[in-house]
Amino acid sequence: MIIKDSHIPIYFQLEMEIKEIVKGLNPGDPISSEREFSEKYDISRMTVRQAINNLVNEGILVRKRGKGTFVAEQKVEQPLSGLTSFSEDMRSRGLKPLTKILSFQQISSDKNIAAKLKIAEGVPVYEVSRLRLADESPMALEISYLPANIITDLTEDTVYASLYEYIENELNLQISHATQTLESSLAQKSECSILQIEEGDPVLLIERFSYLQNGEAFEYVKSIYRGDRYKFVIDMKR
Ligand code: 16G
Repeated sequence: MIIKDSHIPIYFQLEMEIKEIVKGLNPGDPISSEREFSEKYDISRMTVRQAINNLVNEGILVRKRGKGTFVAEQKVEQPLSGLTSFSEDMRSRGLKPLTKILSFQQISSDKNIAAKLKIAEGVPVYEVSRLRLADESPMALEISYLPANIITDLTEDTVYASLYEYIENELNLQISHATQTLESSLAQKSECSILQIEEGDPVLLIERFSYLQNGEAFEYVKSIYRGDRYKFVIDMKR
């Protein structure tokens, strides 16, 4: 119910109203159009738009161009305290990790990759590009570079499953620590169809350098995470 002479702004009352409606719906379900809300509550479309914009910004609703407004998928909350793999992260949330291999090849490291992995230029590395999915929904695009003399005998089957499991259980190497950076960005055209998002949608660019117990870098990964599906959680102590 919307009370027009209340001191609570109408757009805010409508936000509360829509939040209640969303509770009874599932992710991906459509909600009424701006026109329908404006007629139902007898309020201006501008006010409806403001409420919907706020809920889109809060990650509760999602707009799909030319299709309407829908209930958003819940974001995956990822703690940044431990060094975990994608497969572990998804399983710990009750989601099924899936991988689509976009490319897999051994290349000679160029100047840039050699510098990142602190190896000599020309040293062979595996370049693996993978789409990572959770319960069949695209989450992230990862391009990994792994020195072939450390991560030996890598195959498509291995990276289709879990890379970290292969390193620890098959190669018996000890993964020790990683340095990671996160920055916000906008989706490029080339990534959109793979991640099933629109050009310009928010994404997170993540770079990870991972090391073995002996201090050797065993991977350099560039990832693009869907901004609407991820929320990173950092615990801080004072
Ligand atoms: C995560 C890591 C990635 C690692 C992968 C291994 C980030 C940003 N990236 O996706 O560096 O290669 O896990 O996952 O967290 P896997 O063992 O399931 O292949």
